[in-house]
Amino acid sequence: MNKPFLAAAVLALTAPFIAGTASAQFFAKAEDAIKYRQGAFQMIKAHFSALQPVIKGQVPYDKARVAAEVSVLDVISTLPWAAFGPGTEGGGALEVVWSDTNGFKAAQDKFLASLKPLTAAAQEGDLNKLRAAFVNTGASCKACHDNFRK
Ligand code: ASC
Repeated sequence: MNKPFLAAAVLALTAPFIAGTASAQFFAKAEDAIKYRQGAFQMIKAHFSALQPVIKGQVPYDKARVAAEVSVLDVISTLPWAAFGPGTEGGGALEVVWSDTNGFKAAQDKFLASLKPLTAAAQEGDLNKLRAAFVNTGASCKACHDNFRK
C-alpha cells in the first residue's frame, strides 16, 4: 500500500470521529449504536456514583479528586446522545425517544445544564453546593429514566 493511499484511507476511517464524535452515521448497525450508548451510560453511572460517598460524608472531601471526577463527567455526559439516531430504536429506550425528539432533547439539555453548577461547586470546593448540585443532577437522571427508559 503506498503512503498517500494509506493516509487517505486513515482519514476516511477517522473522519467521522473528527467531524462529529459518535455521529449517528458512524454506527454500521443499530446494535452498535445501542451498545455504544449503553456503555456511555455505564461510565456516566460509574463516575456519578463515585461522588456518592463524598456527598454522604462517608469519606473525607478531597477537592482535587472530586474536581477530576466531575471533569470526566463533563466529557462523558456528552457521549450517549448522538447514538440515538434514526433507526437505532431498541435497547432500554422507549419508543418515545424517537417520537418525541424535542422532549428527549430537552431532557438531555436539563442533564447537561445540571452539570454546570456541579462543576462550579467542584472547582470552588464547596461541599454544600456540591451536594445540592449532585441531587439536582440525580433528579435529571431520574426524570429522563422515568420518561424515556423501559
Ligand atoms: C445514580 C444513577 C442514576 C441516577 C438516578 C438518580 O447514581 O446510576 O441513574 O443516580 O438513580 O435518581
